[in-house]
Amino acid sequence: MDFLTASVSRATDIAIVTHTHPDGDAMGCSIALLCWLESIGKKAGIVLDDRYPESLEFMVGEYGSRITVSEEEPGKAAAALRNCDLIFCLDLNSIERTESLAEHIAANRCPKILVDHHLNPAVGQFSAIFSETGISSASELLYNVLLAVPGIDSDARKIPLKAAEALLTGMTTDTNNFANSVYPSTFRMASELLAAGVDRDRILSDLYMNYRENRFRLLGRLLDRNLRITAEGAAYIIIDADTYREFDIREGETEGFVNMPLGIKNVRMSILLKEEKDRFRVSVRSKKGVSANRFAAEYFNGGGHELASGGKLLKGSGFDGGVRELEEYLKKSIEDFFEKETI
Ligand SMILES: [Mn+2]
Repeated sequence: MDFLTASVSRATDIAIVTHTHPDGDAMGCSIALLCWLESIGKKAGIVLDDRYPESLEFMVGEYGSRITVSEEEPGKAAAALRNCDLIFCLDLNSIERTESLAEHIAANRCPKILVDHHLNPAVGQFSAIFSETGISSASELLYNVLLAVPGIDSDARKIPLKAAEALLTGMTTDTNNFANSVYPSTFRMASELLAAGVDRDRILSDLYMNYRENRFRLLGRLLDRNLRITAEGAAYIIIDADTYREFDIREGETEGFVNMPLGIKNVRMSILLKEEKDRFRVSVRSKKGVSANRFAAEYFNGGGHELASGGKLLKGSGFDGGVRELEEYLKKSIEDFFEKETI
């Protein structure tokens, strides 16, 4: 904590980075930290590999002008990471999770502070580490970090309201609105933030009552035609690029789909695969006793949490890149995985 306080007070230009394809938790804690740093008079900015989903715009709002997206302005993003003298790495266990930003982060010798809740943090990459896996989200962890800084002194009401809202938003999305990874500390955080004046009803409305119709039309199609359930109890859905185009789906609009098949009694693990330009992106969720983390790590170059993980498969790596080949690979992986799964 002392290191964080001293680093922040010494720094003149602070960069905040988070994982690629930023979700509600990644953006929530990034916005909250930016908001707090500005409230104490610091110059800070967020650097992203790619743009956050439009569905999170309600939370970003005015802070959009302090966000640089590498995919859109690579030179500006590289310069921001080169010129800063302190980097906060949020909601990631290794700087490689920032993809295009990683080389610039590594090249800057300034202090780097990690705030994260994933398994296996790459400890050698950071000067100070706040890492906790028994917690709902990076937003909850950052909430605890902020409570400990001088000036806030364990009083949630002293956290700037906009930061408090972003933290509650991040926690809400990472727990799927209090459905998973919820701890006593999570309810305490929610309770304290509500008492501090955060409008949860508005956040819930912005998050969950604000989708475009397309999302639901696509969901109907996927559940009807694309959902497969194997003998081992693995459910999987593959969304190819054509289907994305057909339903005009935007980044972030399939959020939450992967959780749905877990509602089926005999399903123990759910896998969602999405085709992108050069890769397939995978999300894995499992019920207690089955390790989504091991599946993502072993077959999809990923990982994350025990019951919620992600990964990717670059096209051309081991299969020729088609959806058919992917499905064959997936089926073999599932078979192999459950053979080894002893629990
Ligand atoms: Mn997270």
